Amino acid sequence: MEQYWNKPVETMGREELCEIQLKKLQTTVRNVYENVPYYREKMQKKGILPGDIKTLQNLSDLPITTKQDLRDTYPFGMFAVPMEDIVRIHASSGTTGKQTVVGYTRADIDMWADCMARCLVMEDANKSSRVQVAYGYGLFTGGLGAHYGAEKLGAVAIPASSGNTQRQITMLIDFGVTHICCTPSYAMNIAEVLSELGYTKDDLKLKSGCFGAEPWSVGMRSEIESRLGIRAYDIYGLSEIMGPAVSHECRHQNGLHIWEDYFIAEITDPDTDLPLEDGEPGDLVITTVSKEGFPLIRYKTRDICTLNRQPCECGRTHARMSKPAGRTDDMLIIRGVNVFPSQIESVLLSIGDVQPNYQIVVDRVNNLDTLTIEIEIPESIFTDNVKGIEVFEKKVSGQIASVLGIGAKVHLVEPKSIPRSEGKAKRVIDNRKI
Ligand code: DLL
Repeated sequence: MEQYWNKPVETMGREELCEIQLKKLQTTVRNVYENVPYYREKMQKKGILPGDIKTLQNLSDLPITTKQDLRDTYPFGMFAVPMEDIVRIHASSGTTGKQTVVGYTRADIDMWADCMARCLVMEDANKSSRVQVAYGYGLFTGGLGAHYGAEKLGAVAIPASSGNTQRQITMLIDFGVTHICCTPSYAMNIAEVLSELGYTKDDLKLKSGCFGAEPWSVGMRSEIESRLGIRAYDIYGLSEIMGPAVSHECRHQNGLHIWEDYFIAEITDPDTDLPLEDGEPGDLVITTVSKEGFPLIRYKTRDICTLNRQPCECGRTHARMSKPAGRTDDMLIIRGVNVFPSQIESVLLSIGDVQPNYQIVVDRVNNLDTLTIEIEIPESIFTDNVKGIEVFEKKVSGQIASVLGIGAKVHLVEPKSIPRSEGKAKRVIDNRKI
């Protein structure tokens, strides 16, 4: 039977959901207008007042918020409450510029834990579950975000943090862990070390895991599921909005349910910011309607996906987003062709024998972009079998060309030569930017 953390909310009819959203949106807009000078100015420039938000359609009249806005107000300029009311700060990694800082009130932390508890229940966790949190703890939101959700659920939270893989495995086995939370690339790393240590999935009591913080393909899901003997669920989130648990898959694994009583999701054209219809791929734009410390209006996530508001077989009514392909910032443009690293992963893993350890190297030679995909030699090919290696490399590059329409050089490298991830995997080395 389907389990819910908060059935009335998770299965509420769309009409009621929209009523709640509108009410909360009006409160949020008034709040930012009164308490965040940056928003007041932006709204004044657009000639819009809080009282103008009369229907949910008015959402698109509000200004878009971008990462640059957060940088311009660094560190605390977007906080909507006095510092006395903030109880926690997290920050984004700042890999693409200055880090952005997010503040949470006690109620925000509670709401976040509520979102995470809903997610864990979607993968059948309950009070008797033991949840190993192998996302990093610290300014990164993964560790503490998952942790508070597990505690709220009443499960045992095991704050393993990331890294020290052998110790992770000892804990998984000795503590009879039933659920693990980490990045998908780290889950693969754990699966690999598990077998190197001579264990099999039968030594584990694991039932499922929630994997996110980076794009991962359906092929990667199958690998993780078969190697660890679990169901692998996708969980999405971002520090600017909250952290993990903005959305998560139910057991039908056909899109990630966004908690719409807390977040209003839109899809917009990445270039014009104009709203798109459900089903059309575009930029995911999120408005937080329950957050106190750091409310965001129409935040442009730069994650490309589609939205589906059709009811789901699980009974939940909250909209589903498709598995995000990646951020527009991470999209590679190779000789004019747009490609996400996760699309390359999908092709690689659709070819039998390819291990999910790969690296994408982009370069520019004589003003021409080059794409090289390094993958570790599959066990079925002997290292000294030059012919076999060539045939395999050609097969993979042929597949990339036919599915993605780009020419790529494929280079088989020694087993274990591609660095293993403990957090977000670094799949792309783009020498053009250096
Ligand atoms: O990665 C929060 C998180 C932690 C999510 C743990 C899920 C699990 P940031 O470091 O701010 O926050 O990075 C957010 O990571 O905009 C996406 O581009 C990407 N991302 C997050 N989850 C997924 C996912 C956390 N499930 C950025 N699939 C987001 C694809 C994801 N990309």
